Amino acid sequence: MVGGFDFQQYLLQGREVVEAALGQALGPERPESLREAMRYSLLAGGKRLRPILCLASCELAGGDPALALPTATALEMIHTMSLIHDDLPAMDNDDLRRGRPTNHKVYGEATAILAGDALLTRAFEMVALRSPGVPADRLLQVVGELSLAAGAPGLVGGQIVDLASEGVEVDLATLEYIHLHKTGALLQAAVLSGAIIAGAEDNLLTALRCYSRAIGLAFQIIDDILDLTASSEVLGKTAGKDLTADKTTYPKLLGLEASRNRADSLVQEAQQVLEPWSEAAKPLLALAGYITARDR
Ligand code: GRG
Repeated sequence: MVGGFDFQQYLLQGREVVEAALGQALGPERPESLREAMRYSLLAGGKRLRPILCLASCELAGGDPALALPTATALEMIHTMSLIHDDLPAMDNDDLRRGRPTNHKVYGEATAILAGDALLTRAFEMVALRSPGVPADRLLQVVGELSLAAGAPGLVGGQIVDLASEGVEVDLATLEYIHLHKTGALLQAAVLSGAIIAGAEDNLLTALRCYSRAIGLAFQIIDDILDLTASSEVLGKTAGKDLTADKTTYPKLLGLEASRNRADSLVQEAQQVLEPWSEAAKPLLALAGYITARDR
């Protein structure tokens, strides 16, 4: 409980709303094997941070979070696609995700690739065709933000530099580039899209850009730390992968303590930016704190 705001309850309720929406978000995809592979990864749990950020920023901007729910599910679909593709043998080659065997281990590589593709395209369908009540110009802006976040200016760009950096000495600027693109871009799109749906003013959008850049970087620094310090059981994915793949990480470049300090100061930076919105910003302030406090 922080200043009368029960964050645990907020998170729990947010997850419930998101889980229910995700459960209904897939259409009659055929064949059944494709639908099953999509559902397997989409409904496998996870923190649901991106949809919750989207709903929280919609509310901060004075909007009705119910209107942002299709976009919130779209964000989780893009995120889930990126996890399925990231786990493929040609990428990180992992066999554990969200506490279960990875998608390709269960359905085979071809189906896993196509399930990811179908989730990615379904995400855009959710925004463009399944977001009743949101003005078309706002949906167009959301489509723009999601395209930037998923494509070469975001996830794809970050991933390719990340893959090229395995076994290579990488400086802090390159590492930050990887983090901001591979992880930060989608978190930023989550925060911005909720506010766009609510019709946020430019000053709030500018503040949310700073907020989300800072939490995006902090999120990945903590991810690097957890990869070193937490168990596979708690993480639900293979721990220690960064060392095995000889990846440059924040702890490798700065050490554990300095990395944690950097993540903490980024979260403070994010929280300061939203101070003028005080009460209304409580969920986003608490979500920033959760990023460094989380254990998985
Ligand atoms: C095909 C358009 C297209 C893009 C794919 C594969 C890829 C490009 C990018 C990989 C991006 C990636 C996997 C980044 C890691 C981000 C990250 C820290 C994931 C973990 O997120 P959490 O902790 O996971 O929120 P949960 O399971 O809780 O949702």
